[in-house]
Amino acid sequence: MTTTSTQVAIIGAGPAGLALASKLDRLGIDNVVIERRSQEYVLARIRAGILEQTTVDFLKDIGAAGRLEQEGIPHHGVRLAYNNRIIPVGLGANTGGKVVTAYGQTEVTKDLCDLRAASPNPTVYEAENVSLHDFDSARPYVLYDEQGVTKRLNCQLIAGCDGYHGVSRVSVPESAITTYEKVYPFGWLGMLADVPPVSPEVLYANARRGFALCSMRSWTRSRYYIQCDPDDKVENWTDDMFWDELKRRLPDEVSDNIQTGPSLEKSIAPLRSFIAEPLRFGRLLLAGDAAHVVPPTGAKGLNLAFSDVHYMSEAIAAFTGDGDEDALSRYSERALARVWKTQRFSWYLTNLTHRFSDDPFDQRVKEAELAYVTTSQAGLQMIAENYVGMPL
Ligand code: FAS
Ligand code: PHB
Repeated sequence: MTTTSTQVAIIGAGPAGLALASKLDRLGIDNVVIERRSQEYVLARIRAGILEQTTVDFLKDIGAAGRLEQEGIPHHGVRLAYNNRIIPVGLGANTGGKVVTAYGQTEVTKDLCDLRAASPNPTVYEAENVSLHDFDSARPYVLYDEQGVTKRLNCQLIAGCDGYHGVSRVSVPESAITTYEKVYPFGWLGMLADVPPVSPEVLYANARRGFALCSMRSWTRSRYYIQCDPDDKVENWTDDMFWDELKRRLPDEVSDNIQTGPSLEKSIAPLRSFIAEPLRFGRLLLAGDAAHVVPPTGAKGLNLAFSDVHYMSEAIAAFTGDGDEDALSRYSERALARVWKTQRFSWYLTNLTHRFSDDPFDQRVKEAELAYVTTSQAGLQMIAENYVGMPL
């Protein structure tokens, strides 16, 4: 076994892990990223597509926003559709000018990988058998196998950025952690295609046949989703079946203008709300999907990962710089306050736009809620200020 040491061991090279690594690089705090998969595998993931301004600002701050500033597409509003009607919700108009930016998570991860490549700190890909040890002491360490050789990484802190299925959260004794979970009775079937987007802004449709979403990655690449059974299989859906069902869930003025084409990617994602509390266990801190999962309806999962990293990097700087151990607990309190507000909005918008049951009363109440929030200044402001992201 070979032993090395660093200040912060970061588990996971997704958006949270790479964003934290680059932020610590800029703060002069040594760190090592340990990732289970290959870099190619991580970069092939198709996930989120909408960035809050706080996420854009974070990427600018660490020097990873060059392409984003060239290729990102600002959205000044979102659209809600039901009963063959489209209701625009102004974002800037209701938040004093704030917008969101369409720019795929895949591109964000590529930009973070490119930035990390210039770092003197290592990123270990294809690490196997990663395990966390003694994080309830002042001398935590991580074990992992790299090309068949077992390595020990001594550190001051471990940042668990390894997603919902990672090893970090499950390394915490059950008695020390509380989890909250809601599993929704449906999934999202998503499609990526090189066709011009039908809507210049994200459009959420609550149709009697089920939810549909129209988004984009650029002016020539579109991202669409339809609500499906949670145990549906992507093999059950040909491209033509997807396009036909999508059109049937959209208002006529949209479905009449959709350009269809062959899928580049099709996948089904389950929907759940999940939060673990607290986010600090001695010298282990959790961030991103390792700590919480939101239904993608509010376009928040990726943005919450950056929100956690913003707070975590401040706590790590206070701990490593001034020995401020309380900063680690303050991280958990500050991050969770924003996580719960975001979880609430994602749950609210999921309930508002999806068909949960065949009960006609439920559908009519949702339509009444849609009619209310989209004709009330207070309702429009509530949706807009949550969609652009709560202040950090
Ligand atoms: P990630 O899961 O992205 O990254 C965790 C990393 O840790 C991965 O690279 C993984 O390989 C690695 N890892 C796991 N176990 C490990 C171990 N034992 N050792 C070392 N490394 C390990 N959010 C939105 O806002 N909008 C969307 O439309 C949207 N769609 C999604 C679709 C899918 C199918 C999924 C799964 C998520 C989606 N999300 C969406 C949420 C998603 O974007 C996450 O919020 C975001 O990836 C969170 O980033 P991380 O916390 O870095 O976790
Ligand atoms: C996306 O572009 O993938 C997207 C947009 C908005 C959402 C979820 C996903 O709420």
